[in-house]
Amino acid sequence: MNLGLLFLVFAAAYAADDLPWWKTEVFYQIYPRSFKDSNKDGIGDLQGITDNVDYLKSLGIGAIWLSPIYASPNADYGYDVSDYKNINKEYGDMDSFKKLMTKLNDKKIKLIMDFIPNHTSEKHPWFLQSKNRTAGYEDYYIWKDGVGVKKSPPTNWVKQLSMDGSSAWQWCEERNQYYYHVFSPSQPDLNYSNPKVLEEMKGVMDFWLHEGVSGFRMDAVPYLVETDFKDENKICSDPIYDCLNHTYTKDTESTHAILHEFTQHLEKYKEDNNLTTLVLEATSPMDQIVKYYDNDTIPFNFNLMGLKENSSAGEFVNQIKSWIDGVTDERWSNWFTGNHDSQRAASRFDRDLTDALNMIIMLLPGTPFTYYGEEIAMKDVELKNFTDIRMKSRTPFQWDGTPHAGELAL
Ligand SMILES: *[C@@H]1O[C@H](CO)[C@@H](O)[C@H](O)[C@H]1NC(C)=O
Ligand SMILES: *[C@@H]1O[C@H](CO)[C@@H](O)[C@H](O)[C@H]1NC(C)=O
Ligand SMILES: *[C@@H]1O[C@H](CO)[C@@H](O)[C@H](O)[C@H]1NC(C)=O
Ligand SMILES: *[C@@H]1O[C@H](CO)[C@@H](O)[C@H](O)[C@H]1NC(C)=O
Ligand SMILES: *[C@@H]1O[C@H](CO)[C@@H](O)[C@H](O)[C@H]1NC(C)=O
Ligand SMILES: *[C@@H]1O[C@H](CO)[C@@H](O)[C@H](O)[C@H]1NC(C)=O
Ligand SMILES: *[C@@H]1O[C@H](CO)[C@@H](O)[C@H](O)[C@H]1NC(C)=O
Ligand SMILES: CC(=O)N[C@H]1CO[C@H](CO)[C@@H](O)[C@@H]1O
Ligand SMILES: [Ca+2]
Ligand SMILES: [Ca+2]
Repeated sequence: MNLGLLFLVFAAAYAADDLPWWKTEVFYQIYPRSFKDSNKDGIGDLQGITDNVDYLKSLGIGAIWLSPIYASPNADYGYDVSDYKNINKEYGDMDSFKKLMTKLNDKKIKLIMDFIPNHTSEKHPWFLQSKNRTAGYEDYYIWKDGVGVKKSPPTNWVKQLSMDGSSAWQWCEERNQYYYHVFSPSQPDLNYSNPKVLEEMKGVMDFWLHEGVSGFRMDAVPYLVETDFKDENKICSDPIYDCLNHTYTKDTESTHAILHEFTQHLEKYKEDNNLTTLVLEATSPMDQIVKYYDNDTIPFNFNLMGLKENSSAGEFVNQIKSWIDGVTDERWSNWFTGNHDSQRAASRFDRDLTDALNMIIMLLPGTPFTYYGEEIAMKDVELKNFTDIRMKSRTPFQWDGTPHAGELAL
């Protein structure tokens, strides 16, 4: 089946007038640190976005996904939050956020916030208080005793992406216990078996929904809830993350239960006509991905991200078909070719293919997401001082041909 035919089939299946807004708009992902610097301190900021809402409107986009702008020590550039209800000072303050919302409302552009429910920064007051067992906060994180005289980690669980078997458990002298972190030790996992944690995070959503945001892109959801606290089975011999069968730490039933609680929480905003959506970052096999669909909730489709310059047309078709066949037709699709965690599309493919790639995501049935700079075929920039290779695709938007592309440094 060719792409044109696929489109016709899906257009027919979804020819309803009353689709929710998130099925009819193009989303534009902004990495705020690098979009536009308004005060020449070398760091992109909210005012820089506000100043360019007209530009965004001219592109025809209808919604923005804003990468994290919360207060953060920047151990993982905003994906380590130290205050969910405040703006990172480098980007502005609540006033600059309100100004941005006013401008976006004027232009009828919606905004969804990045939402990081799995973990906080180790500098978050909740963690500082959990560490010293402040009453009420003892169980906000996943604490366990060491095992035996050597106080070994409680289970064989390893960090995500670990290539050397690094434990996901970090010893904490102060509390004399281990805490669990699926990502870096500076990102301790929250304890969703504690109802207070869920209530806190629903409160975070309420806070931003009252500011007028229209939903959330939820980070790293497959890792949300751990169960059983037993060793995971080895499925190959290397000491790497992928050699454990993540029965207790990934895609668990408890994770789906918590996500459903979030989805239900958003339902009540419908009564107020504040229609919301959740877009989930779930990098899991297809049979697991489909389980993440819920009311106004869709999992991201990473299928186009694996394609490269030398991928044949047949491989494109296979990736597209495997998603469409996998989700089955009553579930809403979404398409993108780049984000803040991977090489830019114009670097992965020949730059001349950019227009074609942009067209593919716009024409396929479902919601397109585009990463800032894809509209001008921005490529990765080689950076000397960053060990995190993802930074190459997070460089300043190239507004013009002056030094630093009209910006200062990253
Ligand atoms: C525990 O840590 C919090 C946050 O750092 C601090 O405010 C509090 O005074 C500490 N309590 C004790 C008993 O040390
Ligand atoms: C998480 O919170 C629950 C409820 O407060 C508590 O029973 C449990 O011990 C905490 N820790 C872990 C690791 O589940
Ligand atoms: C709905 O959004 C408006 C702003 O657009 C806000 O004033 C109102 O509080 C929101 N409603 C709820 C229930 O949060
Ligand atoms: C992983 O464990 C689950 C049950 O927990 C099992 O169904 C599955 O077959 C296992 N996968 C592998 C590759 O062994
Ligand atoms: C899902 O959304 C529809 C349409 O808004 C609503 O009628 C229904 O009650 C929702 N389902 C659940 C389980 O909340
Ligand atoms: C495509 O190129 C990559 C290196 O960039 C190589 O690893 C892969 O084998 C190539 N695939 C095909 C089908 O030629
Ligand atoms: C990169 O790091 C080196 C060594 O730490 C330092 O001397 C140099 O000034 C840095 N360059 C930039 C552009 O920050
Ligand atoms: C693929 C993936 O899971 N990516 C994100 C996981 O969460 C960490 C920490 O929040 C992010 O840095 C990644 O972007
Ligand atoms: Ca700035
Ligand atoms: Ca978790």
